[in-house]
Amino acid sequence: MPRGVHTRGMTQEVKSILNYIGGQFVRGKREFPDVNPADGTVIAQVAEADRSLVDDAVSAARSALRGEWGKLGVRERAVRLHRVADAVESRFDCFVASEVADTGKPVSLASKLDVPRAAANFRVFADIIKTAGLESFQTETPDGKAALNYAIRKPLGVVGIITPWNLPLLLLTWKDAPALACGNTVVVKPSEETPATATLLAEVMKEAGIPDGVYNVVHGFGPNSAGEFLTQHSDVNAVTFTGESQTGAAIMKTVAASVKPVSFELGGKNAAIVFADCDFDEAVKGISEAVFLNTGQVCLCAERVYVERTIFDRFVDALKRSAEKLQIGSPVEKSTEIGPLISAQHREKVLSYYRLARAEGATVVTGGGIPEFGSALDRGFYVQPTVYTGLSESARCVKEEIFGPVCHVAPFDTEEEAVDMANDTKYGLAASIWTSNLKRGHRIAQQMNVGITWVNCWFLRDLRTPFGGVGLSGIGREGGLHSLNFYSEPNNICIRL
Ligand code: NAD
Ligand code: 6OD
Repeated sequence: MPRGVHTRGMTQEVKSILNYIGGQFVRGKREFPDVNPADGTVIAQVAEADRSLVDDAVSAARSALRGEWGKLGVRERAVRLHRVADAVESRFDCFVASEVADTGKPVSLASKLDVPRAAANFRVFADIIKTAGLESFQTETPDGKAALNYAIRKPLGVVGIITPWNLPLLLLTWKDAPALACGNTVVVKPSEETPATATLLAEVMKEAGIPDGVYNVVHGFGPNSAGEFLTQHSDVNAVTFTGESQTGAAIMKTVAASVKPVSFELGGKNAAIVFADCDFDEAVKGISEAVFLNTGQVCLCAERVYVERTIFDRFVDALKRSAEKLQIGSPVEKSTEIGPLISAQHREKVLSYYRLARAEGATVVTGGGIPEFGSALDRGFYVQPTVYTGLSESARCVKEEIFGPVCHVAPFDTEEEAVDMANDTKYGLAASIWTSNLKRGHRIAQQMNVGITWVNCWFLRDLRTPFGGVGLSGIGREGGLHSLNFYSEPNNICIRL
């Protein structure tokens, strides 16, 4: 049987990455290159799905609903999803190597975050679906008798899943696992920048006994390519998307014609608020992680840091030292903490904000340029971890999502001022608050216009909790029962007794 991704261990000689349709690995009429961001080398050719391959994938997904998968009970679906998790874990090194080569993220991060979370996503939703109940009501009828109302969960049908490049496997499985747990079939369109792990997951699905057609992968781009063909498709019942807010808006227009339900996890311009009474060292460590993790390419990253004036200078100095200590280098080195950005194009975007910050009058506390290695890494898409101060709250660098290893730090004098500045954004994904006064932590958390607020921590996840944003940061919530509620239709049954 042809394998979808041809790899040779950790050295990553990936040759070709194929679509996966109806249980078959399929080439396309065209290919595009998959580039390693650490040195700019082409590591694979990716088979692009044209409209007819997307049609094939959707019809394979539709047929699979009528086959074995559609007849499986919840318990057996859960068993298979646990097998998928087992298979991800048994190919742990292969997933890590593929994710590292595609994204340039440090091997330490992929091993600690991305791949374990992929397995956890399958396990958590396999378990939740087994115990998730729905309402029932005993109803009094006008003639003094009774009726029983109860709701059951039905799959939506074929779900289109479109994902970005920053946490490719984590975010794909975050949607794929609950969609399958609810009994749907899926067609996944991973980012063109990071196609490998979606196809590797196809191999795992086969090994784990997920029937052909239940999980399909189409590779390609957005507009006028696989992404748009999938969202336009009249036989796709729902679209779940993670990516930029502007892309969400484009997808919303496309799906409007067929009134498909959507779940959108979009961009952010997240604030962190640091009070003078915080545990100083913990706050510096936490903010450093919130700004620089994954080279700042996490939608939850803090790009705006507000610090109480009495500790402002000391905090900025400590954050500068923390940024300068970060180990920038080859993603495959175990000690590396900062890898490259995803692409030359994205680096140009981040550097354009570095230039803009200066033009807008920022003080460069640290960074603001490109590191030099004197090796092949100079062909990679690296930028320096960067901290600015001195910008006005209306500066574009304070308002627009940059999605790189960069933050602006500003002082505040009162709680009200901090809350107002943090909330003064069109986005509303996440916030973090750093204080040892828990009453204040609660009080401020409740005033944040976001979907997720962390107090004295950041990106600490419990997969049962609601996840999503307000404003430009998204529509809907996923996580725990919220995911099940999106990926299934309740069907109410009323029985006259
Ligand atoms: P992107 O929007 O450019 O691309 C995401 C996906 O959408 C890709 O697969 C792309 O091919 C596809 N796409 C693009 N245009 C499309 C179209 N018209 N129709 C259908 N599909 C289309 O995002 P990105 O650059 O890959 O990711 C970075 C962005 O994602 C950042 O803004 C970040 O904040 C956001 N993000 C948000 C979350 C969250 O949970 N809120 C998580 C991760 C990333
Ligand atoms: O942890 C998650 O479930 C999640 N959706 C994280 C998103 C991170 C954004 O880059």
